[in-house]
Amino acid sequence: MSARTEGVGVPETMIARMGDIERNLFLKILKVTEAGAVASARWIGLGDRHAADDAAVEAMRRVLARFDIDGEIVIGEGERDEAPMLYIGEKVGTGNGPKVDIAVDPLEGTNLAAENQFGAASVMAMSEAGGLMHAPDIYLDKLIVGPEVVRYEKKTGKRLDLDSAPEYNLKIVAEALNRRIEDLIVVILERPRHAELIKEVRDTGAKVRLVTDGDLMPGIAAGIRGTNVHVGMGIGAAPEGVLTASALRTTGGKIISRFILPAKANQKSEDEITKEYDKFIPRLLDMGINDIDKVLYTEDLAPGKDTIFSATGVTQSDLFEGVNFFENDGARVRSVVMGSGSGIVRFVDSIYIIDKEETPIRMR
Ligand code: VTB
Repeated sequence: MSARTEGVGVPETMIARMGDIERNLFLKILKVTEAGAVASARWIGLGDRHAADDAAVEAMRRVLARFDIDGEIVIGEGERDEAPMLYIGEKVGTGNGPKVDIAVDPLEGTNLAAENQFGAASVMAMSEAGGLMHAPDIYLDKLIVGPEVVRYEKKTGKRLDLDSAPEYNLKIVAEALNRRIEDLIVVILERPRHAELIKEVRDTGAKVRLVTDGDLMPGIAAGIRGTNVHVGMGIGAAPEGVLTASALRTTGGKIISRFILPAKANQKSEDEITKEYDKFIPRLLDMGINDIDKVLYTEDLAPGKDTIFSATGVTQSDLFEGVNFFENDGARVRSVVMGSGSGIVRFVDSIYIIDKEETPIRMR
């Protein structure tokens, strides 16, 4: 093969690697998150987080219902008694089709949408049955980095460690990215439980970006260069951790994590800690996790071989702008859709117009 023709077959090779879920459902899940984003975007800035969330849930549920899949929600709006739709264990789709597991966060950052702030998105992942961890709604302590760090770990044998000080880990990340620690941006949820962590990270010289909500989109951004996010750190929700992992299966990069009960992380009373322990430990045991302190990696959280992921911006985020509405209900939405089998990452910019004469397509 001459230098000129080398690599011309790359798209075909990648397409050939797709599993059945990716082949058949890749662009379909995009429609689900787009529908969720457009519906919830109507509620941006109105201060009503529940209405914004409900709008996304209902729209996504309607689109999903028409899919020829035998789907089960493994991560969703909560347990059956807490959520009327997209609850854990709910069956979705027509039932005529492949068995798939679905993780969904219809509106990641409900407060962000209600307050019209940076970072709200509609997010979903799908995989073959068993391909996404059925994580309960507790916390994960997370450390998230991009693919260069994974490559650097392999090359040098130096490894990130969830239990080491931020200084140790950030030094490795800086070396892997060939930049000074001072030029790293670390995203951390702004919570009292992170006071010490924030101080330790700042002491290394690295720049902290505090977010009031939403550690999922920055986690995904850590796997993508050019986003101004190099590391995600700190304790956030476990379901968001599974969704982050499902995207990292395509982009590369890794999440290192460990379950932690919210009462413990937020230093609540012994009583509350015990109550939570009694509630969630049986659930973890059911899932085969008998050691809550076990360190969980990307493949533990999202073990699927055929995993697809889609996120659509509701408000502006690290990855894209939020929903724009224009004349006659026209809407423009931006998403990222990925397939772990092929490795294809699509940034998709979609325009929805109902009447082409009434609403001309706009470039910007
Ligand atoms: C976290 C974070 C989420 O909600 O779960 C947060 O992972 C709630 O955390 O991205 P607290 O219990 O500390 O308030 C989000 O920010 C949004 O769903």
